[in-house]
Amino acid sequence: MATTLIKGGTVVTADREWKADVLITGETIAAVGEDLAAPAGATIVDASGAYVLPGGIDPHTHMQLPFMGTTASEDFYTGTAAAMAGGTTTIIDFAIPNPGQSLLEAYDTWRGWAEKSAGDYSFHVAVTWWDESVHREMGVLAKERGVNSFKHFMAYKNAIMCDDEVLVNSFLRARELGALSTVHAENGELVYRLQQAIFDKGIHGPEGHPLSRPPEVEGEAANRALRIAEVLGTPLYLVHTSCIDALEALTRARLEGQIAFGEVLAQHLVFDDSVYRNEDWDKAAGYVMSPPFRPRNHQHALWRGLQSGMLQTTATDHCCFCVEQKRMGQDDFRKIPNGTSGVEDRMSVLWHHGVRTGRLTRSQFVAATSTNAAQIFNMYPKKGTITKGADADVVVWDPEGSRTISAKTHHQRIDFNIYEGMTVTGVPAMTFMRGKLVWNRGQLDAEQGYGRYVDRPCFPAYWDAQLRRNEVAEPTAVQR
Ligand code: URQ
Ligand code: ZN
Ligand code: ZN
Repeated sequence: MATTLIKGGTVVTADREWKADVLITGETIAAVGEDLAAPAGATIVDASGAYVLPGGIDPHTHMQLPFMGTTASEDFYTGTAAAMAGGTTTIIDFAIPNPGQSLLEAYDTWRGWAEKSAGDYSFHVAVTWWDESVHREMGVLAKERGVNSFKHFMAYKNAIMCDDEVLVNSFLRARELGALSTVHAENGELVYRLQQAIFDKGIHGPEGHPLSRPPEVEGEAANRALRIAEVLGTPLYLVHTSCIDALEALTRARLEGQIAFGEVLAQHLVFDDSVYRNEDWDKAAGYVMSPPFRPRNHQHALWRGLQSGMLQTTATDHCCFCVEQKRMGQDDFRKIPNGTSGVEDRMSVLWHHGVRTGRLTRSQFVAATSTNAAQIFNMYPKKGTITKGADADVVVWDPEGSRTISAKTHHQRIDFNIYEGMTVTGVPAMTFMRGKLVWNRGQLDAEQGYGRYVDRPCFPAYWDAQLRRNEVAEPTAVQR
């Protein structure tokens, strides 16, 4: 059994940082402590001057997603390999049934696709329709397949959009099961109407995309989902919170004691809506994702959301469409496949723009890139921290190393990079995936099929609180 001793580094977890060595035996962290002795035959890694972090967890990816008439170009092997080159060792992807399709069937399909993963993975399952069979299959997924989170798209009318009836039925079922409901919060009906109106006005290019999905459209859906969850007494998680309107709804809910969580994408923290006004159609279309990039004042609010703890996790929504695929919307921005990349760049982008600017402490960085997602989705402490007994998903982080992000050098399977030309300081020198050295100073050794499915049981800690609140007469909301 391979043994590695990472010596001389500074371990950083969500709650502290300290000088400590990390001993890895096989796939597990065997010890964390000062001046650990090297067992015979151990490989010694000199981590002096470096930080030793828990492997990143990206709770929002879409590898090889069939969507908008095409399929995302990144698959589970190339995507998990690229993730580990960037310091992310676990992804949570999405099994998304078509309306009317069995959830279990979709889950099995995605599980098959993910067999080739090089890094660890888990699945949220989307509820895109409702009948008795969905109710039953959510139970099977929660009790027998390690699924503790169910996704609801409030956007994408005439495709996978949920109306309030589906939201209420599914949220109630998730509450019964102790599973977490998550939402893509945009009012799909408003998007549909605004897209039509903007197109009819003669705006057909990518600049029409953000106009059809203003912050109010996200704020309305975020608030509606939060209020429905509050009335039903069930926790809620907002994916890709992109604007002040949604952040305010989340802040109100949390300040009133609701169990509600928010995720922010690395790209929403650094890009604004000027990207859609690029003269080059391909460049502008490359940034078409939903929710869209917002005016700069929303970015400042999102950073404050992370700093204040109102937003808990960061993700990428890694959903790659190459230039040719984006051109499907050449004459109509509504047909540009929605999605951007970033699974390889998230950690460095957040270190550069977050830690180096003083916006985030190193521990807040670890919380936002790994620990919080592990805790919210009940993978902790197996994932998301550096402690004896945890999976040896460990990143030796070089805080002074830098790289210029480019499609010419990235490992993502997409022919452009939204961060093209951005020089970031703070890079993974080495990434260990359950003890296997997969990234070593520019050398990627990602093994197809080495990745494992991560079972996520229901009833994580915060559920006890929620269930007790539901029993207590006093309203959780402030008396009006
Ligand atoms: O909406 C999502 O999260 C998927 C379909 C990826 N695309 C996107 O634009 N965010
Ligand atoms: Zn989404
Ligand atoms: Zn997504």
